[in-house]
Amino acid sequence: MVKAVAVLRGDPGVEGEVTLVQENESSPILVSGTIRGLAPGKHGFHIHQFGDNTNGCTSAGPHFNPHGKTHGAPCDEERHVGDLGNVIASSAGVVNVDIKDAHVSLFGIHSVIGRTFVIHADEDDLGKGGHDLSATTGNAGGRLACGGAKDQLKCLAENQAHELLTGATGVGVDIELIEDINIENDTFIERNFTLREQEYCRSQPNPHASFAGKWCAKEAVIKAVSSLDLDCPKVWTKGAAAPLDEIEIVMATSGAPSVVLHGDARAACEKAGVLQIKVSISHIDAFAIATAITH
Ligand SMILES: [Cu+2]
Ligand SMILES: [Zn+2]
Repeated sequence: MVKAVAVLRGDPGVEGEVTLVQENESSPILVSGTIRGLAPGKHGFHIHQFGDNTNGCTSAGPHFNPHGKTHGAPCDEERHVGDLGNVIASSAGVVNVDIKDAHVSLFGIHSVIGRTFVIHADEDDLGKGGHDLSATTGNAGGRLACGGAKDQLKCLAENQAHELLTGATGVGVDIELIEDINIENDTFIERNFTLREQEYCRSQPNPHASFAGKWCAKEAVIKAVSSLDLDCPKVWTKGAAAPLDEIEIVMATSGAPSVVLHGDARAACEKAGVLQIKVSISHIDAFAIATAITH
């Protein structure tokens, strides 16, 4: 499954966010979300070609049209890939986006990740209005707000990094598929997790996800420190499977993780001049994702 998010911004008061979910390459995509601050009634809603927003929504270019077709309705075969038709704003100016589409995809060379969602001032005539612009834009009027579709995992990673970044000197990000972490393997657990970590993880509602989150955080710490001093991580990655229990991820009662270093890992970080390591862990669907920052 791939997930993407787009945050729409533009004219004052017009804003929204949409989430795209697609199970696999051959399944339809689901687009859901909310757009606020619109005039009641129908508004054209499309995916435009470019992710660029240097000159506002204008930079997004024309409708995304990789097959060289004419503008149409979502249900037409002759349509742009980006033609999502109209959405309807309530009397309060709010759209609840709920679209299922078989043309838009998050997979392959025509993936819409990196392209821009645009909400328009007027109704899209779906190519049938007889206006000069009907065949290209559906004559849907000005671009009220827009936002690029981003891979949700990358987006989350970037957000984690931004949150931690003040005064940072090194950064590391790691993503792990939770099912890849084998918590049935006692040797693996004992080598890589301190007793305190094991106790914590096993007390959680989802121990598997919790172990994966900590594993991810340990990997992120190694990447962050190695971004400072390339010789440093060798100290604790000597041998293919150096134990990672030297990088302990401790949870405060608030749930915020912090890093406690032991043994060679501690010595390596002291050598690299690391005073403090901050780490952030999130879970999304089947993944654990962590960012570590050194100060
Ligand atoms: Cu448009
Ligand atoms: Zn179009």
